[in-house]
Amino acid sequence: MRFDILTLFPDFFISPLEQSIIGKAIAKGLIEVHAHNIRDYARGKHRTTDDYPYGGGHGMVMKVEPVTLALEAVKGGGGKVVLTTPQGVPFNHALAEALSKEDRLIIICGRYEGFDERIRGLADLEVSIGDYVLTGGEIPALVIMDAVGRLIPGVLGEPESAVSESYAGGLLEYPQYTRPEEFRGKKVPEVLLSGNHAEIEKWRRAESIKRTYLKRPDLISGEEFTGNDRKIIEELKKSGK
Ligand code: 6GU
Repeated sequence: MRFDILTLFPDFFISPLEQSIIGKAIAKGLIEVHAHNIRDYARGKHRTTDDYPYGGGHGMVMKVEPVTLALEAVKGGGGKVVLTTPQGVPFNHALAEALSKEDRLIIICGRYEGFDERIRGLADLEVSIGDYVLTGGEIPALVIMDAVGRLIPGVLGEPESAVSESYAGGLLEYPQYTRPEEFRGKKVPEVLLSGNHAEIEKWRRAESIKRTYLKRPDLISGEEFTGNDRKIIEELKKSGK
């Protein structure tokens, strides 16, 4: 999969994309990232990429022309155009999965002070990564690349990793432990040491359901569960939680 990033700060992407799993995926050629400087497409002696807002007001506004020229130069081979903005659709796992099916994503990094409204018309999709305001779309672009990139076949070591994790099944992940068995009086749950795989699976499923119900009730209604899963929810409700 190929990502093209249109940004005023291409250096922003150097270190994060060299690290860890995404860094390895790029080294292996599973993911390709090209960061393009919008300023390279700005005209005039000063190559300005922003200007004063028509109608007055605070701050500067990103100009439509440099972004349009940058996109035209980059888009030759097609690809879905994503604009990062707090006004976009909320980014979530389902959207990451949908985007991971694309061959190529072009991400335009918006800037916080604002951009010419005509820039919106260049995008197929506007995406926000949450209800807070960031100084620019560079961190959202990294978030999108990370969440999408890890879903590309071969990027994660084991294919099951991507499916069994939080959100993929609509539930939060169960608690994990590694050695030592006891640390400062805090013990690993007995069942995990039992070697009884059926019991371990049952415990993990129950913990996932409990955690989701308690921490992120917005993700589940409880109604969708049957059998033992349903019992777990009913017990939580009875206990007044
Ligand atoms: Cl995509 N951009 C900016 N500037 N702020 C945000 C955002 C995007 N998503 C959440 N906050």
